[in-house]
Amino acid sequence: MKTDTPQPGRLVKAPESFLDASGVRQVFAEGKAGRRDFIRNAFAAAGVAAATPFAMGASGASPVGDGDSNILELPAHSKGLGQPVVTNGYGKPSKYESNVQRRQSPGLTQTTQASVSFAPMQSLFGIVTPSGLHFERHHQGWWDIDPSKHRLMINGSDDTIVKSPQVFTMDELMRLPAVSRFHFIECGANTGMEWGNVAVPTCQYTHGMISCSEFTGVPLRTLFEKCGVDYKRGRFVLGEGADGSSMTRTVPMELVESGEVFVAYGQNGEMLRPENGYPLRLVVPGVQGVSWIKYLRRIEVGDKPYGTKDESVHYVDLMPSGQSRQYTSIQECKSVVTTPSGGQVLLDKGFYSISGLAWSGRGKIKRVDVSVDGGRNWRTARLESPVLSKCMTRFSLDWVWDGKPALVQSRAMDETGYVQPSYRQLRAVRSTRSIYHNNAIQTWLVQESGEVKNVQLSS
Ligand SMILES: Nc1nc2c(c(=O)[nH]1)N[C@H]1C(S)=C(S)[C@@H](COP(=O)(O)O)O[C@H]1N2
Ligand SMILES: [Mo]
Repeated sequence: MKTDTPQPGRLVKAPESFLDASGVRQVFAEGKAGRRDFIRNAFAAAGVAAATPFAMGASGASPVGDGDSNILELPAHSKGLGQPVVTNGYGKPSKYESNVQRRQSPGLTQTTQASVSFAPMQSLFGIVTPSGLHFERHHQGWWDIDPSKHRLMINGSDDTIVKSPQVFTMDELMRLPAVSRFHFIECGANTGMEWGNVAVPTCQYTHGMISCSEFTGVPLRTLFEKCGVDYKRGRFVLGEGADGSSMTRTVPMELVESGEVFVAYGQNGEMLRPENGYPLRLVVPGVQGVSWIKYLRRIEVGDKPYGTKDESVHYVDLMPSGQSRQYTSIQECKSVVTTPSGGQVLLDKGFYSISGLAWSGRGKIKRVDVSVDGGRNWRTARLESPVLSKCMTRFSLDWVWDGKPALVQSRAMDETGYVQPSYRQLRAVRSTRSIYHNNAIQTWLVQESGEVKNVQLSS
C-alpha cells in the first residue's frame, strides 16, 4: 500500500521503455542462445531502471479542499483563441498520450523486418484498436503499395476448378457490394513467450499480438461466383501476398461458403494501413493471423490442402509426444484483464473497475468470470455491448481492493460452451514447449505496494 496521499489529477504513465539503446543491442547480441531465459532476464534487469509506472486513479473524486489552482486560476485555453481548423489535415493523438505506442519485444527477433510489434492493450478502451496501434507481424517488412498498380488474380489449380479465372483491379473490387464487420485478428504466437514460465512484464507483451477492427470489403464468395468456382471439387483456397515473404496458408472452402471470408480494403472507416496490408488483405474471422494474407495478390482454388511451409514447418503445435499437430487454425476462447495489469500501480486501496477483453474464434463470448484470489472464487463480469461473433468483447467488474495481495484472473466461455483453460489444464494436453495457441488464463499479482506483476500459479 502506498501511504502517500494521492494527489488529485495525478496520472502517471505506464513503464513503457524497459531498455535503452545499448541495452537493446546487448540483448540482440545475446539473443541467439536460450531465448526465453534471456528475454526474461533482460526484462528483469531493465525493470530496475523502468520509468514511472501508471498510477491508477484513487478511489473516486477528491474532496473539495482549500482550493485547487487548476480550478481557481483560469488557464490559457479558457482565455485565448485556440488552434485553427485543419492545423492537421489528418488528426493526431494528444501530445499527452505519446507513450501509447506499439512496441517491439527486446531480443525476440534478430531482424526488424521479420518481426512483430505489440499493441498497447493496457491503454485501450472499448473493443476497437486504433489503426495506428494495430499490432504488426511482417515476415519480410512492410510496403506502401500503389493501389492503381495492385491486382488480385483468382485462378484454379487446374482449368476445371475455376471456369473463368479473373484479374481484378482495386477500382473493380471497390465497385462491388461491400460488407463491414468487426473482427479480432490474433497471431497464433500471441502469448507464445509464456509457455514455459513468466517471460515478459506487461499485458502489451503477453497479449499484444491481437487487434480488433471494423474491416470493409467484398465477400470472397461474391468473387468466386463471378469466376465460376466449382464448389464440388474446389474445397481449399490458397491466399498469396505480394511481399517477398511467400506467406501462403490453406483456408478450407466451408469458411468461404459461409460468407465469412472477405477481401478487405477498409479498416476502421478508412483504407487499410500499409503495415496491415494496404491496399488489400484477406479477412478470415476466427482463424489465426497468418491466414489473413496482406498485400493479397492471388487466390488459388484447389481440391486438397496445399501443405505450404507456413503450415507444415511453421505454425504447427509441438505436442508432448514429440509429434506436431497441423492445421490448428481456429483461435480458441481466451481473455485477459487489461486493468489492473502488469506494470501498473494501484495508488490506494478502495474502488476499482477491473476491465479486460475476451474473444473466441468460434463465435460470441457468452460469459466471463473474474477472480481476485487466484481462482478460488469467481464472480461473473458485465459484458459491455456490442457482443459480436469472432470479435473482442469488453468486460468489467466492480472491485474494492483491501490493500492486501490479490491474484487477478479472468476466465472466458464462448457460445459453444468451451471454457478457457488454466495453465495446469493446458499444459496437461500441450506440455510447455509449444509456441502457438497459448490461451491459458492470465494471472496478475497486485502486491501490497500496489505494483502489479505477471505471475503464473502452479495450481
Ligand atoms: N503478405 C503477408 N501477409 C501476412 C504476413 C506477412 O508477413 N506477409 N504475416 C501474417 C501473420 S503471421 C500475421 S499474425 C498477420 C499480422 O497482421 P498485421 O500485421 O496486420 O497485424 O498477417 C499475416 N499475413
Ligand atoms: Mo502470426
